[in-house]
Amino acid sequence: MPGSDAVAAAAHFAVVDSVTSVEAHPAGHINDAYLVSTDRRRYLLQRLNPSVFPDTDAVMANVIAITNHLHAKGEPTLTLVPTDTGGLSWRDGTGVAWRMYDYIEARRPLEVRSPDDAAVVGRAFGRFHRLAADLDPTSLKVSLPGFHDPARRRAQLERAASTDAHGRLADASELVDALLAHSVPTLEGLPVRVAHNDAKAANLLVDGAGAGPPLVVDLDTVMAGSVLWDVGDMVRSSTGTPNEANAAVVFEVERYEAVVAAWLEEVEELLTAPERDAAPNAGPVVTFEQSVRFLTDHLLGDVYFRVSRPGENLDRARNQWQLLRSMETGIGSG
Ligand code: GN1
Ligand code: MG
Repeated sequence: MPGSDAVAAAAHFAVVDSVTSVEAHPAGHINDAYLVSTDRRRYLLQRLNPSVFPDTDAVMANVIAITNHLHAKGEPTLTLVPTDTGGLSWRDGTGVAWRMYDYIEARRPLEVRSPDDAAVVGRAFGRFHRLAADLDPTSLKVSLPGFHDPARRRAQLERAASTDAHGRLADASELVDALLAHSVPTLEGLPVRVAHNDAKAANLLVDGAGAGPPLVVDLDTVMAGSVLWDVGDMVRSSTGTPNEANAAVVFEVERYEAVVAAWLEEVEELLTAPERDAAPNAGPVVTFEQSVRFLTDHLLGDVYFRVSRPGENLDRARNQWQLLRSMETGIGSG
């Protein structure tokens, strides 16, 4: 049973009919989500995580820009529900922002288990990049400064390890040392475009039969940047285990080839040679960055990525590290 804060927040949005229920809805690692029902339609209410998104106005401005852009092209995307005063988000008494979308019925997050599934990921985000290519990236806000920046993430890990505020370093030190000693290529200096910045498979909603085209969701990180970060997240999330905390993971090279080929097919007209050449680097860079981020959050006491049990972020960091090691030998040898 969700807190009364979600029920109170729901009452501020212009839904079609009286609300009959508000239920917690499982979602990603960051925001809290609630399924709001009326007799006629359902909605997804979200509480934007204030420690992850300090500038929710910038986040909302980017969400509005990308959804308007895609709607204008007739492309299915998320639809924001206005508040009762005509805004698109509502702030509660503590200053936290809430927003509501039409609920996407009969869809589930994609879990990649085959090369065909991986191709779905490449096509969907490639299509997103292609359709967003005529939205001026400089019109978007920098809602999360330095979001994709492995060197900055590495420095944060180093600080968290040297402080060890929660006494968690002993169990994690082997992985901390390995990550701090590891070097990955750079994705700097590439063209700036509209990027999703969280292009993982689970941010695609597919229907049960896999028949309809997937819907690209979780638009909170849409910002200007290189689309190669998205390629990295596509590879990271399509070539390992759908559950990022799985104990064992091996890089699946056929899925890798399928995801990259499908993406290239969608965007080939758009790309420059340096972007095409950087594609094999993207998976390792982003998988490294993600392992560093999970491990840092474990050491900081799980303040960023939601956990369902103690140690989950450490397991996620280990999964991503194993995937990275296996990816580094697998790419190019397939
Ligand atoms: C978070 O919200 P969600 O679960 O889609 C995170 C991403 C990570 C991802 C790892 C704003 O995404 O950057 O890659 O977890 N989002 C933010 O699963 O930090
Ligand atoms: Mg998500």
